[in-house]
Amino acid sequence: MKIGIVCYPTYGGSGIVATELGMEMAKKGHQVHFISYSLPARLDVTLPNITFHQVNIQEYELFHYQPYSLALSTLMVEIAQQYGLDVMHVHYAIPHAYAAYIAKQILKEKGVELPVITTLHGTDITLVGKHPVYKPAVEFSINQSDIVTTVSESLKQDTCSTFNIRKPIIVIENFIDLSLFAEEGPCLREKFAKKDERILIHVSNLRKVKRIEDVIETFNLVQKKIKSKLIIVGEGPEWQTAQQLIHKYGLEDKVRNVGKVKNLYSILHVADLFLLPSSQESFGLAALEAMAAGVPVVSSDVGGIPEVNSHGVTGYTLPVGDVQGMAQAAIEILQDDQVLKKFKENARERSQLFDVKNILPRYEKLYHQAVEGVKNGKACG
Ligand code: GMT
Repeated sequence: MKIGIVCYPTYGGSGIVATELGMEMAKKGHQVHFISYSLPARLDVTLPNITFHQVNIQEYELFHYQPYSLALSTLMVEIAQQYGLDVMHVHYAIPHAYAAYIAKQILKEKGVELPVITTLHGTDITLVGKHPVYKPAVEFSINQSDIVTTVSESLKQDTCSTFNIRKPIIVIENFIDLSLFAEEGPCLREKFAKKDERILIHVSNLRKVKRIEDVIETFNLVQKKIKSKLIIVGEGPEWQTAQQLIHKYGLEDKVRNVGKVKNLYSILHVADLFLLPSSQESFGLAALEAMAAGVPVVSSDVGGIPEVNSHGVTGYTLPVGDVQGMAQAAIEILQDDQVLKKFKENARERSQLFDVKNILPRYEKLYHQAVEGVKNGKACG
């Protein structure tokens, strides 16, 4: 098939899922065309069957804001026609689903049918999408998509309760390529901690929703009981808040921010525990990646996280802001070698459910259904 994939190029989960999905489809022999405003973080354009198309924005002084959605729909039309795309799969509703609707209409005028699949990732519904400034346009473009998917059951419920959706919503969970996590690579552990220390890790784009302050607060409590270090992977607006807390508690020698890393897998392998205290998380891909590397997770219990992190099995889920509880849970896991070993095994085992091998065929089936115009089930509500 010839597949168009529209996504954000940044390190956020939606872009990662879109990129990994496209690369897997390309491996299976499909022609995949990525469309974004810059090269997606994990995209390997040297792989066969992959082409990247950059959205070109023309700066014009009249515009205070450049019309990105317009440029995006125009490029979608061009690529669909030039390469004869069978389906367009857009990740993140804003503005991708909206731009796809416009592209679909332009193509229709030209006698071309382009089925559109929209995958909702979370903040496009739970934070940004429901704001009155965007809500009608988001609701409209979801309803106009030929197929709609969400990355968790929880996000499906959120979507149904936030919007008036007339389309069935199909849940296809986020996934990981487990083979990438199999190899530990060179051991980096001694770079981060002494032999008798545990390593805690947090990976995110350090936005407010990630509650980085809870990561530091939790770690501060843990390190009082257990010799440990904290690695923070990622960059973002809340790093300054984190730094203030690190300074307040005198943790400068115990917390290390490595920024954005190329090989996340090898750094995850050195960790003993992943902290994810987010105030909102439709799935928690970062937690799944940690689990695939055999790292148990102590997280909040919001959104889709409990669908991934099984309480008492792969880690613990606690109410948002309960740093005492999170620290207690972390200590429970970390203080005993045998307990830690069990949690690590459980985490790795559960991650297998979300292996790309299990998830990919579900997307492939949808692509075929989109092309054939198959109607999927009942609308929500
Ligand atoms: O939360 C982020 O850091 C980025 C965000 C995005 O849209 O790229 O992630 C969302 O999509 C991911 C992939 O589907 C999910 O795993 C994340 O849980 C979700 N983030 C939130 O809901 C806050």
